[in-house]
Amino acid sequence: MERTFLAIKPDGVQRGLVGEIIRRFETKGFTLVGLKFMNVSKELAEQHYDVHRERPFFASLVEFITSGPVVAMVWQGEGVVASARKIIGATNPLTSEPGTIRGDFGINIGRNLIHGSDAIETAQREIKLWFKDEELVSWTPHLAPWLKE
Ligand code: YYY
Ligand code: MG
Repeated sequence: MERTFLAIKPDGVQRGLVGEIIRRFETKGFTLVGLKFMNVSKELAEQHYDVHRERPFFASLVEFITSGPVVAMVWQGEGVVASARKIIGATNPLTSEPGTIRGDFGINIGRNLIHGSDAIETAQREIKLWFKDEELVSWTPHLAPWLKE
């Protein structure tokens, strides 16, 4: 079953949006399979954002993501990678659609509240980077027959 990696960034935590953000994936019908509240080391941040290493915003991005605790999560469900990206909204919150997390709560690209994997392969890499196998919980929600034919 398809899985994605999501992380509520330090601004989402500091602004008290953890419940609001988790609620959106939960009520959509996706299944939570991993969750931890943690500080992010510089090493983990740099590995996570490795593709952006040469970009001008890399240093400030790493500084921001390590500046306070984050909520790291793995969610599962049909089409969850692309769907979560839609729920999150465009990278720049000024242009994200209202109704998306970034569109509803953000203004600045450097404070855009949440990370979501951008493709299935990226999700697999990020899940492996952030979670040990034993930290992921496989379970069948009793809601399943009401969400899927
Ligand atoms: O996947 P997503 O988070 O939507 O955007 P990315 O293009 O992967 O960039 C990662 C992260 O970097 C973004 O969430 C904010 C930050 N960033 C930035 O501060 N300035 C930019 N011009 C582009 C991205
Ligand atoms: Mg990205």
